[in-house]
Amino acid sequence: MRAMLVALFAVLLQVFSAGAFAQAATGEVPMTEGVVKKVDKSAGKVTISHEALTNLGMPKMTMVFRVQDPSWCDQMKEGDKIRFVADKVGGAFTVVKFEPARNY
Ligand SMILES: [Cu+2]
Repeated sequence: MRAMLVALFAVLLQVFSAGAFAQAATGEVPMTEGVVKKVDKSAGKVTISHEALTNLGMPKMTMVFRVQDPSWCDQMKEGDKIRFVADKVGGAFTVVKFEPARNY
């Protein structure tokens, strides 16, 4: 009986961790707040003073990002507050999603 309970517990644990993994894999990466410091459209790069990027294990700092779509450079200007998601794409830190943050 005890062995059965242990086995049942092990199965439950497995179901639990599989569920957590599925959630992490499909879950949205939270948006991070940042302030645009510089836009370099010809290079497709923006300098952002950003809050901590938990998905990249990065603390708050100011740094240069590539933008996934160079046309986004037209939608950002120095001093803009944005909310964005960054990821490492082809070895370069890249803004893969962003939106203006107007309601502070
Ligand atoms: Cu950074």
